[in-house]
Amino acid sequence: MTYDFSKKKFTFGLWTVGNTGADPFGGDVRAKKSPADLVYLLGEVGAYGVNFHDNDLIPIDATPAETESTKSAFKKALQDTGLVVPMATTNLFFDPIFKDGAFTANDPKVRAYALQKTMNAIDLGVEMGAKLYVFWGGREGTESDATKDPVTAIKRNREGLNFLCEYVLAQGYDLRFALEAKPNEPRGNMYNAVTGNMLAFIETLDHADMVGVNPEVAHEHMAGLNFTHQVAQALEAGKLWHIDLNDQAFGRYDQDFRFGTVNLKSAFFLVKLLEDYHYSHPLHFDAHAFRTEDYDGVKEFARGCMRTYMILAEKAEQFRQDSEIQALLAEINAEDEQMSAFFGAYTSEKAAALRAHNFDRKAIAAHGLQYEKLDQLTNELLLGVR
Ligand code: DIG
Ligand code: MN
Ligand code: MN
Repeated sequence: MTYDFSKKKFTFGLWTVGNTGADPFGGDVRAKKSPADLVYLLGEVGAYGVNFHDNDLIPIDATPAETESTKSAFKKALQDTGLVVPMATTNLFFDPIFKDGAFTANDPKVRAYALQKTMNAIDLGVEMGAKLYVFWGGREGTESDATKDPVTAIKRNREGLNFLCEYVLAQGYDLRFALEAKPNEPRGNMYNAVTGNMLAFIETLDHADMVGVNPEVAHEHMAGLNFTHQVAQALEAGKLWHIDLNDQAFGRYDQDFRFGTVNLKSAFFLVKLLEDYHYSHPLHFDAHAFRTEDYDGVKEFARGCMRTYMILAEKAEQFRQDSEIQALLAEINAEDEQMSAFFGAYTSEKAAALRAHNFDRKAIAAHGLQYEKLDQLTNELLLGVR
C-alpha cells in the first residue's frame, strides 16, 4: 500500500535522520552526512520539511567562510527538493559551557552567552524561513537541589524568554515560540518537566500570546503520562503549535523510537485526536533509526514514521465511519433533557432546581457503560478484522 506523504506536513530534524547511531556505550555506526545531503535524503523519502538546531547546520566553531558555504549548499538543497524549514531551535545543551544549563545556569556569563547564542540562532532560523522557534531546555535542571533554588530557576527561565520575545518583536520577525518539556535526561531532573508545567509557565510570560508548546511523545511517556491527554490540554488551550512524534517504552531513558514502534494503540488515539481537531501545524518526527541501521535503514525509518501516521489516520476515519462504534458512542454520550437544564452558566434558579431534584443514586450507579465492548471494537478495528 502506498501513501501520499504530501498530504501532511511531515518534518524531520537534521539531527534525526542525521543521527550517526552513537550512544553512551558506543561510537558512530553511520558516517556523518552534510546538512545538504540530509535535505536530499528527506526529499527522496517524501518529507515536507526539515528543522535544525543552529549547530546542526553551522558547527559552533565554523569559520565565516565555512558558514557561508554551508548555508548556500543548504539553501540550494532546499530549492532543489522543495523542502521548507518550518521550525528552528538552539543547541543550548551540547557544548560544555552549558553543563549547568543555559538560561537557568548559576553562572551569569553562561546565561548571557545563552541569550547571545539564541539571538544568533533565531536570525539563522528566520533566514531559512522558520516561523516557529522551539526551546527545549536540555540542561535546565539539576542533579542536586542544593545547587539551585528552583524558584530562582523559574525566574531566570522567564527572564530569558521575555528578553527573547522582545528581541523577536524588535526585529519584526514573523516568529512564534514553542516550549518543549522533558522530565529528565541529560540532567537528573529538569525544570518544567511536562507539558502541563509549560502551559502554566507560559501564562506568566510578558508575551504569552507568542508562546505555545511542542509536546513530545517520549518525554511525556518518560514521566508516565498519557500523551494524548497532555496534547489535548495544549490543543484546547490553543497552544499546540508543534508536536514531536516518536515512541517510547515507559520507564526507560529517552528512546526516540520511530513513531508507533512501541505503543500502537496510544499512537492511534493521538492521531485520532489530531485528525478530529484538524491539527494543521507540522508533524515533526523527533526520532532516529536503530543503531543497527545503515542509511537505507534510516530511509526506512523515516518512511515508517510517515506511513504509520497515515495508516492510523485512515484507522481514525474508519472509527468515525464504523456504525456499530458510533452507535455505541451516541448511546454512551446521550444528552438528558432534564439534566441539560442544570448545566451551563450558574443561575440561582438552576441551583435551587438542582438542590430540589431527587437523584436515584443506586439506579444511576447500576447502569453498565459498555466500555469493554467499545474498547474491544476499537482493538478489532486496529487489528484489521472490522
Ligand atoms: C529533544 O527532544 C529536543 C531537541 O532535539 C530539540 O531541541 C527539540 C526540537 O524537536 N526536541
Ligand atoms: Mn526525545
Ligand atoms: Mn523533541
